[in-house]
Amino acid sequence: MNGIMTALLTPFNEDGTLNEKGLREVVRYNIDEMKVNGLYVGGSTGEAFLMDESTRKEVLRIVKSEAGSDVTLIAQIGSLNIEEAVRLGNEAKELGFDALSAITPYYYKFSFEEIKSYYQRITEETNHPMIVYSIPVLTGTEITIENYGELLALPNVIGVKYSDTNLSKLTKLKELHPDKVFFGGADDMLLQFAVSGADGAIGSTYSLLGKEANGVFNAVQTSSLQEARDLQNRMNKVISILEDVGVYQSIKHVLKQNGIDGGYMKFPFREISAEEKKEAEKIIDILSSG
Ligand code: HMN
Repeated sequence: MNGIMTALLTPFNEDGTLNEKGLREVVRYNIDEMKVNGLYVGGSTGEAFLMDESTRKEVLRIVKSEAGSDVTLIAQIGSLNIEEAVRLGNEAKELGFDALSAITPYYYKFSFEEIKSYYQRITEETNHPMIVYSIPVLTGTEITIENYGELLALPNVIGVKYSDTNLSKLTKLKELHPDKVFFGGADDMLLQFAVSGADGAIGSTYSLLGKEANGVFNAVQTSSLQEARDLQNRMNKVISILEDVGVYQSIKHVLKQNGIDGGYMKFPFREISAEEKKEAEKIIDILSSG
């Protein structure tokens, strides 16, 4: 469950019905020519949210019958209608899809508890690996690092399709959840996703750029970027304390603890409190642990 996966297009006929021949050709082309590791079926690229349930199921059946076990298959089964999502999920599971994925429920401003209960219900009623599909630019739903932690702790949730552009958040998520899989989703940022710790990427353009995408991803994996990521993670722990307490004030304070006179702040900057100084001193432990 990693590497480059194509977010599969759905070919339609002029009258809006499914073009089975085209769909089979697109599947084969991605597997045989683009050499992608997997197919993500029924996502945004697949226009799934515009289709009725029976057509979505038909797409899943055709893709599975064409792809067989040649590549990893992920079915995006998310729907605003929970019963439909569960039915699609069970269909994909029975067909032999390797994993399910579900868009965060959209349109209404659902609370995180509501979003969590949506994943809880789908995973309980399908009992199959689940990849959370987060695409804030289209859904307007941002998930915090803490809330991702709660979703990733649900049974069967194995990872996130992270179609977000906040890469420092991705690096932190991967560090916190090394056993979970994270897929990038903005294809023009594949390099940055790979460097930031993504296990792979899912994108529409890999129907054309599969080979290049594999090249980018493999080049990053085989260099010593893991070490760079570990170091950046350590830096980011320090940076987040600095930003919480006050960047200049806390740097000065930590320097003072190291015997270097960082001096005071210039008015109207304020000095930090004793409590904030204690918080800033956590940086000393982080730096000495490295
Ligand atoms: C999907 O669900 O079909 C895709 O995985 C979504 C994917 O992240 C694509 N995003 C959108 O279509 C909004 C990207 O591959 C995108 O098409 C690409 O970065 C070019 O903009």
